[in-house]
Amino acid sequence: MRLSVITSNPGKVREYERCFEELGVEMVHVKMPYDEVQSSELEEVVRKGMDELKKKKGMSDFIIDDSGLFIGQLGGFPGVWSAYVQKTIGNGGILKLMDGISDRSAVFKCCIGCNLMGKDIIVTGTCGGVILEKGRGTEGFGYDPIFSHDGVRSFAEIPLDEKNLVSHRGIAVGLLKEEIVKCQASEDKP
Ligand code: ITT
Repeated sequence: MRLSVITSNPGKVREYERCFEELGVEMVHVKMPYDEVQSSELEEVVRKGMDELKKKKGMSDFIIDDSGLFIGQLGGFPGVWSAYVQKTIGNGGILKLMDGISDRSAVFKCCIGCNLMGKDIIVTGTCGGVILEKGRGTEGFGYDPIFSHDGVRSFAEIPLDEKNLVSHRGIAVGLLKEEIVKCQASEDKP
């Protein structure tokens, strides 16, 4: 089985490749821009993105992923604006906004839209943690240096396999795999 991973972010592709290795699914990185509508819900962004890719671009058998970091004391910011915030003020800007704030809890969310064998599957995974006082580590991408799921090590300080076990994307992929297995089973029925 082959799935196109439609994203501009090679970090996501690395994570999907590792997650799907055991199912023998081949992941093909496709850089195809699509409209990410302004919405307060990751799921809505994904649903509309999938519609555009299927109807206007003729795509099938693909994955898209909309993720965000939601910081409690910042009213959920950067949330659905995470990509723009990462490109503009970056991790340093987030740390400045968090200066003097003691409750540093945050949630990473990942919504995956998968079109497979003519069916659409949408799943969401979350991972709670904290924003660290300083960025640490060199693994991963994006907000990984400033986010810690265990309050000790940042996502950029743990190996990819460990991140995939606990992360928002890893959890979402687990749910997706369950749906894919169901899909395969119904296709196999005589
Ligand atoms: P595509 O939309 O092209 O897939 P993107 O990087 O713009 O790529 P998102 O909008 O989903 O992806 O991501 C929002 C931001 O959150 C972006 O800056 C990502 O780098 C960051 N991000 C997403 N998942 C992350 C993760 O697992 N660890 C750290 N940062 C992450």
